[in-house]
Amino acid sequence: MALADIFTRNEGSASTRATVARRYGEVPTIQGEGMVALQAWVDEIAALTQPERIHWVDGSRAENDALLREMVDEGKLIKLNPEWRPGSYLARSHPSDVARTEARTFIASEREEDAGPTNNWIAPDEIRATITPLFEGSMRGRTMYVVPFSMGPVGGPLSHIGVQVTDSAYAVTSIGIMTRVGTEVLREIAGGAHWVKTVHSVGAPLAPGETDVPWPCNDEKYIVHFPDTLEVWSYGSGYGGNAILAKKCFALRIASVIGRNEGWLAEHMLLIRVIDPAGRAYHLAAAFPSACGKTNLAMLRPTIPGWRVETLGDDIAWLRPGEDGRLWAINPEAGFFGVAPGTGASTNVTAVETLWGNTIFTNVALRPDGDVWWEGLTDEPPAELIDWEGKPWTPASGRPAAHPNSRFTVSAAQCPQIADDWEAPQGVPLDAILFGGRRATNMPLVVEATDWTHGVFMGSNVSSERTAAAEGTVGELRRDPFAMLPFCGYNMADYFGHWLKIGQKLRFDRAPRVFQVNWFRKGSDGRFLWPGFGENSRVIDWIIRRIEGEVPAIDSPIGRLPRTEDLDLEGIEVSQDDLAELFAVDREPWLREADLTEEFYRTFDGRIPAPLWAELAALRYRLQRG
Ligand code: GTP
Ligand code: SPV
Ligand code: MN
Repeated sequence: MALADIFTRNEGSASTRATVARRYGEVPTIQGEGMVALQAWVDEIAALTQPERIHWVDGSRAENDALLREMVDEGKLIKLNPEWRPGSYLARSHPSDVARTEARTFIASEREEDAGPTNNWIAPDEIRATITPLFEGSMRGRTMYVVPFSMGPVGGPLSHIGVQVTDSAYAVTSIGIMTRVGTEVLREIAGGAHWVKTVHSVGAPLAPGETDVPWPCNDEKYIVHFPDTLEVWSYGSGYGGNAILAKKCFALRIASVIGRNEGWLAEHMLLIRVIDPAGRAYHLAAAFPSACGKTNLAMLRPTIPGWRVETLGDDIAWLRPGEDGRLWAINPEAGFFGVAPGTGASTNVTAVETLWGNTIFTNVALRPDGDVWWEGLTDEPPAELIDWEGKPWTPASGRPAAHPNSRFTVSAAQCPQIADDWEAPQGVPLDAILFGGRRATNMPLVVEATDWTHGVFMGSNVSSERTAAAEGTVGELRRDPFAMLPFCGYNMADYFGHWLKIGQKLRFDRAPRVFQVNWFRKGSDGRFLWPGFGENSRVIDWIIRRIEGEVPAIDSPIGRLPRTEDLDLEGIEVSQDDLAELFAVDREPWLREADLTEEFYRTFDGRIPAPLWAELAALRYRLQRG
């Protein structure tokens, strides 16, 4: 449908709407009960934020091209050399706006105990009183975009709809890559589909005649979730999860609440199909904290002969028990917002190939020939670059050329190993769930849970060294249960309980098996003990042979470990000492881990489900028994 057919002046409707329509122009003609509520809400937000104009996003190619051109003209994007990187752009953020700001992220549930000790709780009335004045006139001089989006294929049985209003064209083009946007979503809304309200402003109104800066944002930031009314309000940041509200804010924090209410799970997980040499297909989901290897595993190229991996998703999975007693999963996203540094031909060649064009890069370095570069893309850095802040850079500069949290935004369809059926609305049935983190010590390369409850216990105890994906001290060890610490929209003790309940809905012989993996264990000399990346297929191979009951395992106090002879290590150099260290389970440090678990569980004031306390007691018993 052409733009002109969708949009028309709408002057004859109810009074506020007519005023808004006169002041701001086009509103869609799509008819239906649901449109009335949407238009009323858009009018309300416009009345508050006072944009110069409103643009209903239709998701067309022409619209996207026009937005990109406009941003180039305004100095907000640099068009890359089409010879190397067709249809691609570089954005440089403000140096103060480079990652998710967890300290400024709030869960505003009516009751504090519904947010729990791991979230920043704030009373809804209080935060509304704080942020409403900030949003007052916050879009002055700017365009307010109305972006209807679907998480999951439009109309799919596991899909959910949202609308983001935003004053950032960069956010609009990013949402266009990361989700399904446009008119067909509006039709769903018109037809009565439920949708989640998300409001985003960079908090940088323009005075008449004032020229814009390349990356407008505000020093004051608020990313606020209202789980009781299913709303998100984000103010002050233009970056990643702070601004693409469909992603972490909706598809994890709000969706986790919807999932709790409806009996499913919204998880920070990649999703893959693994095909073994016999042609048998298995589906795996894996939860690793931010910047701990999800995109890499999602695009795995197995180094062992005969194995293949197809990508289904790299960051978020929605899991739902099916009538067949299996756990079904979809990737609700449509693109990848991936970490650039460390992505190269030797680590993740699939990602490198995915990024051939039509990509928005943020905070990477610019080459003199108009292409991009980041640490790890090639072994040797180019002789000269413009760094992510726009300053000249040479290898002697002594600082990274790309920001450690620099990212690429690219459509999943461009991934050369994307599964043909990656958009199947019903998803895929899971055979295994992996938990992992970045652990220099203690955590073995792989360990299998004895059953679902033990798996939930493992998930609740994931800890990981901090990365640059969020503000904070990089390297510091922190607990990150289920890799969901920053993303669970409700009390995590209840969330653990919800995981246990989901297990009860699965047929015991069809529930996915649970494993914990750690690619990041280090030797006393500080070097990674395991080569990682494509070699992780060797661990997947063991996992699948366990699922098939083809190999026995060794019982240890923390779970089931591989016999080293069952690991396919042909063609790699891992010394016997390193192998022993990769699987060492030392009693003393593990007893200390158990103490930390107790300390953590106690912060929930008696809300931790009893089966998890029982798991902790059993772990201690096994450790002490030796
Ligand atoms: P988010 O998008 O923040 O959720 O991150 P992610 O979990 O998708 O992490 P990603 O795959 O982008 O990896 C982050 C960093 O970890 C990159 O620098 C990778 O090169 C590195 N990495 C990934 N897999 C491995 C591995 O097996 N071994 C080692 N040593 N590093 C890895
Ligand atoms: C993460 O931090 O886990 C990300 C990047 O995937 S962001 O979308 O900014 O949250
Ligand atoms: Mn992530």
